[in-house]
Amino acid sequence: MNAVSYYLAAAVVAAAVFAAAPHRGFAESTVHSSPVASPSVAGDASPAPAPTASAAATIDTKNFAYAPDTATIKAGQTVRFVNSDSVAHTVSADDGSFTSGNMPTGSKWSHTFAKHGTYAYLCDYHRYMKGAIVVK
Ligand SMILES: [Cu+2]
Repeated sequence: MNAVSYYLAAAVVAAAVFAAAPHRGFAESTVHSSPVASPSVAGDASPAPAPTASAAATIDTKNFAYAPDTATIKAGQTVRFVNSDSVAHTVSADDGSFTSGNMPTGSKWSHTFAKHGTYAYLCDYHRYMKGAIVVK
């Protein structure tokens, strides 16, 4: 009788461990998958990972103007554009070689200029808004 109750108790314990195991596995996989949701935190309009921390120049957009409207950088450096205005703007090359796309109020966009030259740009919505990046 004792042996039987011992066997039953052991079986109950084994069943409990067996039942708990899948739950541990599920909890683990949930923890592992949670970082997947974090990239949506990034608010940049550009799909490329923007090296915002290393921007050589920052152009602020406010009162329907780029400030400063001209910035000089070296080849390979990055310019960060910030829209502090009350309406959306874009940063679009005159020659179409780059564009930020729609930049809502408060958004940021960075672009790296690889080659020497002067890059004139304007806002697609307000084409009197003009600026230039001089890459030396
Ligand atoms: Cu604009």
